[in-house]
This record gives sequence, structure tokens and C-alpha cells, in this order.
Amino acid sequence: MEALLQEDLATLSDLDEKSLLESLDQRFKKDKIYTYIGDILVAINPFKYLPLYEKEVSEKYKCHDKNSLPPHIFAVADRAYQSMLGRLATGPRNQCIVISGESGAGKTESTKLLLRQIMELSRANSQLEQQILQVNPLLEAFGNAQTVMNDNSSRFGKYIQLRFHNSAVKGAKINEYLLEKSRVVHQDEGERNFHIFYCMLAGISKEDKEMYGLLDPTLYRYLNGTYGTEDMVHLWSEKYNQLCNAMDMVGFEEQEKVDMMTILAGILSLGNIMFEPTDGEMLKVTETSSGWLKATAGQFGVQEEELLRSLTCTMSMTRGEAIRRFHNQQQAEDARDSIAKVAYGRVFGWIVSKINELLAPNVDLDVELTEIGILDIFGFENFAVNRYEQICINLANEQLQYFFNHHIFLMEQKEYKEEGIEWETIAFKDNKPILDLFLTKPFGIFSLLDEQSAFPQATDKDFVDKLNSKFKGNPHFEVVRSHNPLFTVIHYAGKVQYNGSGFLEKNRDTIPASIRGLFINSVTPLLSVLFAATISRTGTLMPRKAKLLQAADDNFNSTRKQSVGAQFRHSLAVLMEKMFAANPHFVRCIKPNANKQPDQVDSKIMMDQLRYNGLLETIRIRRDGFSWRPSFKEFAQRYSILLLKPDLPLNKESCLSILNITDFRGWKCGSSRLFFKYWHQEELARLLERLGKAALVLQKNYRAVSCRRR
Ligand code: AD9
Ligand code: MG
Repeated sequence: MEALLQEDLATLSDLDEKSLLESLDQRFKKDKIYTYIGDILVAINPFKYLPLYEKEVSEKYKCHDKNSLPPHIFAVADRAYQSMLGRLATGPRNQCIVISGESGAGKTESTKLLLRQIMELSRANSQLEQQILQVNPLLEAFGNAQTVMNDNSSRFGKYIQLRFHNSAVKGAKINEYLLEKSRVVHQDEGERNFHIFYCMLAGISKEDKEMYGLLDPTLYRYLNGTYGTEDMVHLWSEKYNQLCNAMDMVGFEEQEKVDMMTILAGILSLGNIMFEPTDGEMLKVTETSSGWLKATAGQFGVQEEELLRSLTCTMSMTRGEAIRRFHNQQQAEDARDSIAKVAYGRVFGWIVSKINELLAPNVDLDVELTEIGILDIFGFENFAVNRYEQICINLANEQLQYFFNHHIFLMEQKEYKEEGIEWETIAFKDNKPILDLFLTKPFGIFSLLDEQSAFPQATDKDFVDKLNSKFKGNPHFEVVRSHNPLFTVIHYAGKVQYNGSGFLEKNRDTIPASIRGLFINSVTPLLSVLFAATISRTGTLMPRKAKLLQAADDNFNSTRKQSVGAQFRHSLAVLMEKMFAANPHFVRCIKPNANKQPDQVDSKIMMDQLRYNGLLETIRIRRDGFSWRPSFKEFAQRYSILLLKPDLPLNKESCLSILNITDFRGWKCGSSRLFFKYWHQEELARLLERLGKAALVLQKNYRAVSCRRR
């Protein structure tokens, strides 16, 4: 039983899959949701309130000794913060905390707790701290939604970078990844649109409702004609108030908020516009939707006729001549939905840019800043129908798994070999072949998708046929025999069948010029700016527009011609590069059951996650391996002070004489570096601390003696 309640699984001498599961299960039953595997934190979602995050707890975990307190997410915050300050060990000062786990496993909650605790640690100035803490509720309102897997599912990925000068936070920057815009116009059964729509409708005052032209929520097609129970409406209304406060606190201006809400109202009205044929070539809107057309035009600040024109036909230039092509009903509906998606996506992108502008560190250029990044992306997803968004989300999760494997298994074991350390290789499930299946050029899934997207006549079926012929026989790909464009990928976390319908269109994501032109002329400044940001600007802008544009520019200009997939791959690559250059901390979130229920462990669901996360192998490598591997130079530089000889040569002999004064066991010496267990790092930090205290006492005594002498 003692062994089962072990706080650090890496200290157990013998562990198999069954006893690992049992161990976590026993702890979970006692509400011990956190467990260490060496320096990695495993967190099981309790799906209930636990008194784990109060002020006293937060205080206890500040600058604590890891082994003296139970495992906790606050301990990860502390470790990252102390490492950034160089108090724990040698290595890069920039830190990244990588939180992984499937949808609903608790990544976003962990992110919020980490952020809160890091703010506590850095004793930020209170206004900046409050601003940074308000970023999450703000982004969640616009970027999260209820799915079948999670009532508050992140429909975008984010990397929050906290920037410090010495120990004080100076600002923050957010990178966002791939908002699931299609949710604005369509939600599968049991799912909802983005939270903001419900919050806005529930929380807005009667007068504002009238001002924005909002009607009964059940009228809107984009909300599936449904709303919520009284309790939910109450909750949404509260959230709306919190959101408004958050926006004020972060620094959004009143007019910007009004513009934003007006655009959202416009999106809802737009969704209700339906079309029918006329005697001529051009479609008209149905009788019941003419009111919606008028409302949308008003909310978007554009001419009604122009809006109708951009929905029902496309203009193109051929040899200097403007040619008009009329849409059929399907094309008109697609144009309508694409306007909604692009408008929403741009509002979201603008919010992120604006936050970045408001929270940018206010320091001189030559001030060197260090960073703690927290990565919270959308978890691995496997729905009844998996679309373009899911393949991108799952690719991001493959990348993260690779990052974890690379750090924990590949890099470490490679070094043992190079440095001549005796070592029995631990096998792990390498997902590189799956990443290759996606990313190889010119024949990976995404390259083939880009190739097909470049042909205007190509269909989704052509794309899937291409995949089938290219990857037949690939161990991570399965051909599906069907009339529909289906294919299956065997991911590290399981088999997912994708439906290729809509892949080409979503990957191209082009906005017809007529729609762009329509919005540039909008009298709503925010809307005109969001669309002007993608084209070359001529003429002078009003000062407010110029300011809005600056924020919008960052987000759009650089990436405009690439496909969505290419942009996403590029931003993932940039992220990985950043993370590879930082000192990583890992939090592995686990979902105990699929029903979002407290106190319930579904062994199969847990076991699947333990397996695909490679937790058993991780325990082995943390138990037998050496996670801290400083070079002789790094080590001697930092710890020569323990011998009270600061000018010791930075070589192997010096390191050995330093280690001679400790009672450390289990470390090894390679040809150019030392190999330590993860706990040695903390023991050395403690030794340094003791030495520091002793020095202080000496200093005090010396002063006392010299005073007396005087
Ligand atoms: V997704 O990939 O964005 O769909 P996440 O982010 O992994 O997913 P999230 O953090 O949103 O999951 O957690 C899901 C729900 O579990 C939360 O809304 C909470 O109700 C619940 N949860 C998660 N962590 C905790 C916790 N430490 N304490 C209490 C929790 N409840
Ligand atoms: Mg989340």
C-alpha cells in the first residue's frame, strides 16, 4: 500500500502497467491528483472542486524544497521560475512548460493555475499582474466552446510567453494557433458555438440589445436555434460581466468593444440569410430573410445592395474587362458562411494582437528579458466525424509528443552513448514516422493537400485518391473503402478516421475580392481595418484607424498568400524551434473517464492514455537515467564556490573535487560532462543556500565584532 501511494513513481524499483494504473488510481481515490515521475508532473482531472489552490497552499509552494511537499502544479511553477533565475541549475534561462493530454484532460485549467502562481512568485506590479491574469478569461470567451469532449474546450492553441527582467514580470506575449473558425457557422450534435455569443446574448442590457439589433437567441441559425436553461443563462450573464471587466482591465477602449459586439451581432444576422432563385440569373433572398439582410448590412456598416451582390455573384477581371458570374444557391450560402468565418477569425486575431500591444514589456531595447512560456494547445481529438480542423489539431499533438520523446528519450540516450556511460537502451514508441507521413516534402499529407488546393478543379475526392495511392501500405495509414472521401491515420494516440470533405476549401481559405472590398468600405472602423490589413494601403487613414491597423497588421500581412496548412506548419515549426532552445518542464494531463464525472476511473480510458503517453517508459528512464547533464565547465563555474575557491580551473578534476565534499550517490562522469539524477540538482541548490546563509551569519558576526572594537 505504501508503494501504491508513492509520490514519485520514479523511485519505485519495480513497476508494470498494471501496478502503475493501480498506483495512480489509489492516489486519485484519496484526491491526490498529482504525482511525479521524477521532474515530470502527472495530473489527473478531478472534475470537481478540490481545496488545493488556496492562498496558504500557494505560499507554501513558493521557493520550497520539492521533496518536502506533495506533488503539485504550483511546484512546476516554482521550478520554472527558479530555473529562469538560475537558482536551480545551469542551462538555458528561458523556460517552457509543455502541457499535454487529450481534450478535457485539464490543460487549460493547469495553464491558469501556473500563470496565477508564477504571478504570485514574481510579485508583479499589481496592475500588470491583473492584466495578465485577465487574458485567459478574455481569450476563452472568444476561443472556447462546448464540445462533446469538454464543456470548455479550447478551439485554438496558445503559447503564452511571460517576459521577465531579473525576477519581475515586465509583460507578456501570446501566440495563437489555428482558431476553429468553422464552428461559427456549424456545430455538430451536442456542441455549441463559441461562448461569446451566448454570453453576449445573456448579459447585455436591454438598451444595448436594441442598439446592436440583437433578437431572441433561438431565432439564430448559427446557434442551431437553441439556447440554454435559466441556470445557464444566469452563468453566461455573469461571464459576460467578467468579460467586460477583463476587457477594461486589459485596456480595450469602449468604442472598440462596441465595434466588436456589433460585428458579432452582424455575424448572427448574416447566418439567417437564405436564398431562392428568380426568373433571371441572379438569386434573391427569401422573403423571410430580407429583414436579416437589412439588419446585417446595418450591423456591418455596409450598403445592403453591395452586401447582396457580394453574396450572390463574383466579379472577376479578364483582359481588363469586369466579368460577373452569378452564384447558385449553394455558392451563395458558402459565400455567406465564409464571410461569417472570416469576420469572426479576424476579430479573434485582432483581440490577440491588441492584447500583445497592450502587454508588451515597457523596457528599453537593450534590457535583456528572460521568458517562461506556457503551451496550452487543443488536445488530441477523435470525434464521430473528423474534419480538417481535427487533422491539424492532431498533427500539433504529434509534434508535442515528438518534442517530449526527443527530450526524454532520444537526446538523453544519445548522450549516454557519446559520453561512454554504461546504459541499457530503453525502447519507446517513436512517432517520427507519423510526423513524416504528415510533413515530408513533397509527398507528405500536407504537401499533397497544398498541391491539390492549387488546382481550382481538384476535388476532395481527388485529394483522398492521391493519399490512397501514395500511402497504401504505410503502417500509419489505412485506405477506407467508401463512396465518401474517407481515410484513416494511425496516430500515436490511436486510430482516427478523417472525412476529407471540405479539406481543399478550408486549406485554401480565400476571401473573394468583392467581400474584401465590401468590408474595407464599412463605416464600422474596426471592420474596415480588419480587412484593409491584407491589401496594400493607399490614401490616408483616420488616426483611430491607423492605430487599429497597427495591431491588425502583425497578424495578417506576413502570412497572407500561404495555405492554412502551410501557415500552421510554419507556426508550429517556429514554436518548436523556440521550445527546443528553452529548458522544458512537462505536465502530462490525464482524463479519468469520458463522462466528465468526479470520482470515477475508467481503467481502459486511463490505461490507453498511460500507454500512448509512454508513461511506463518515462518512469524507467527517470528511475535509471540522468536527467541533468551539465558540462564540466558549466558545473565547475557554478559550484566551485562550494570549495570557497572561485577561481578553480573549469575542468573535470575540479568537478570531482567539488563532488568529493558531497555525499552524493548514483551520479556518473562522462568524457565531457557529468550525469546526475534529477534530485541532485535540488540537493546542490540546498547546499548553495546553506553556504549563502553561513556567509550571512559570518558577515553579521564580523560586523558585530568590528562594532565592538570601535
Ligand atoms: V481541450 O483540449 O481545450 O478540449 P483541456 O484544456 O485539456 O481540454 P480543461 O482544462 O478545459 O481541459 O478541463 C476540462 C474541465 O475539467 C474544466 O472545465 C474543469 O471543469 C475540469 N478540471 C480540469 N482540471 C481541474 C482541476 N485541477 N480541478 C477541478 C478541473 N476541475
Ligand atoms: Mg483547453
